[in-house]
Amino acid sequence: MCGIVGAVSERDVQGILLEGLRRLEYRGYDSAGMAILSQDGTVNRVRELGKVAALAELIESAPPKGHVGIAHTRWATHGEPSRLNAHPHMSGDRLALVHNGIIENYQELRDELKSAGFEFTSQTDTEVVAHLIEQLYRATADLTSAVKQATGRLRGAYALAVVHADEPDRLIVCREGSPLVIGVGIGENFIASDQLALLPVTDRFMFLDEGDIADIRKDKITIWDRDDNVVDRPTSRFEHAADAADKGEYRHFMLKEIYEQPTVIKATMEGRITDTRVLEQALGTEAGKLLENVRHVQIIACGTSYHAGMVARYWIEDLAGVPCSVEVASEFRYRKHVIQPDTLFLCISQSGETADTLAALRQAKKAGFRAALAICNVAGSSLVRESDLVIMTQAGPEIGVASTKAFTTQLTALLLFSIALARHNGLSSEREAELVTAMRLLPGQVSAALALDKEIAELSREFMDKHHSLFLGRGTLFPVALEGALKLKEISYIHAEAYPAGELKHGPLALVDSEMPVVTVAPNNDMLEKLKSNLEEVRARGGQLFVFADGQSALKNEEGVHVVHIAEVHPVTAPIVYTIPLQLLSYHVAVLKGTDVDQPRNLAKSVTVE
Ligand code: HGA
Repeated sequence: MCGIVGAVSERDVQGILLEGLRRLEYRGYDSAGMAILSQDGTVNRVRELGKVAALAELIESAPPKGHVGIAHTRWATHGEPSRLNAHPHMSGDRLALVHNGIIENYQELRDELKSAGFEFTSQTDTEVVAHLIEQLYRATADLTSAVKQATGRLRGAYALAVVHADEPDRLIVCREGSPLVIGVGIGENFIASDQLALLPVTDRFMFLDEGDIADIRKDKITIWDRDDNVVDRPTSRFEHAADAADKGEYRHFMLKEIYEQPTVIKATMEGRITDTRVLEQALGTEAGKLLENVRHVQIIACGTSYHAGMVARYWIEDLAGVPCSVEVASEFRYRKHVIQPDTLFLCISQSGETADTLAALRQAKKAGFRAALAICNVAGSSLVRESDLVIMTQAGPEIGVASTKAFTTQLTALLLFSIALARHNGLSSEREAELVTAMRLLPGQVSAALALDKEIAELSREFMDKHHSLFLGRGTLFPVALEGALKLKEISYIHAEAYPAGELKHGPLALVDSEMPVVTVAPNNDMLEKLKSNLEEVRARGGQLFVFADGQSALKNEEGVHVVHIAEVHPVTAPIVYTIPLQLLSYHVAVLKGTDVDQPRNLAKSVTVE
């Protein structure tokens, strides 16, 4: 959340910063701003409430000029979205900085700096950092050491980029708990919250470690670790195509990402399966040894990734017979745990920078879990670097705030993991071959589900003017129902709740009437007969049913029941295939309602703050 971009170059940087902000806008979009060191030795700061387009319009007539600059797109945590609270924040008229994260001890620092005579113009936690660095800069006359000393006083999470008019050739950055990458150019260098922001100017990146501080000049980068040693951080090339951050022919990123799923699911399996087996070495050289000794799995995640973890629990217990617990990271990190011996700690995060998940991982490492496995989509992210074993999903950059392809590739990776774990726990080679065959069919089955797009678009009209909805599923399809409800909430703002279908008569049935659409995912599995009774309970109360079911399920369209037939799939892969129609449903409802599909209100991607 919040996007930072910065550049030190021989050319004017305003265009680079603005394009960087556009590409980072998925991280926050309540206000935006930039500060550029002008040739006349002043700081030229421009800020605007609203999206990056509003900032672009503001500067169109008089674009700020200069070779060093920083910019920010905000997702407010402290202080309402407003021009005054927008970043960059300044101390006096010489120092400007941008921040991603939260300064927990800001109130104490604010009081102290106020007493020292600094004037505050915003309600943000960020502004204290600007004044603190300026105060230290006055004493040291050295921007790097002022930033180093300031970080020693900060508690919380931050990625910071600082410029000072008295030091016109450089940009100082640091990170602790929030992401920041350095883009390496030729005769120019850049920084950003993620690589996507900088793809138009470079494909070479350095990742800062926690606690690093860097001095970025156009022809030199110097990095210090938290113990003040000068360190080298390796440079790597960005591996995805440069157009990954473009919408192409699609109306929204979300739709593009929904349609990419056959390809990225295939890519996530590639090199990891043969015709009949999961290649566990492809999960990491140490995977075999590790899986042999796992007696319990603790899954930690947030949001959509948590739903993926809930599906995985069914797989792990069913296929491997290994006990598995799943918990949201923000709960796990704040309570005491009873740790079973030989527990594998499994974190799921698209960005690998989810603040709560990272905090839970760091705690788990101290608490004595056997090892940590990450399922993640961003190479070089904190989660990847801090885990013992990693299964990278191959979703490619996901820009739409509502996660789609990240979810189905997480499920694919989790199924590979579950099968590998099951092999160490008595899974027969025949059963493994059956499961792998089912996985190999997935790209085609997902494509077939995408072909239902028109039919689902038609159906979505029935939701347009509804205010509430209910999603039902059983077994692995219950978390899919949860995910379907989450998608609808996120982008169409229709209140949606999901229940395991068996819970219906324990409460939610009271809500059912003709104004409450009930969506059910009902593959033809061994729970179907029970689910059919639940559906009758809804029908008997005049509820409108929308059922996604397999042709073999003998469910038919009739009064009050709309059935969308999905091609028959193996029960183990059903949660992946049945996710697709629910994604399409939310998408079309949101488009009909005219909401901002890719950047829904109040949300941001990659939740790097608590
Ligand atoms: N706390 C700062 C930055 C917020 C942020 O990083 N959001 O993701 C603010 O509220 O401006």
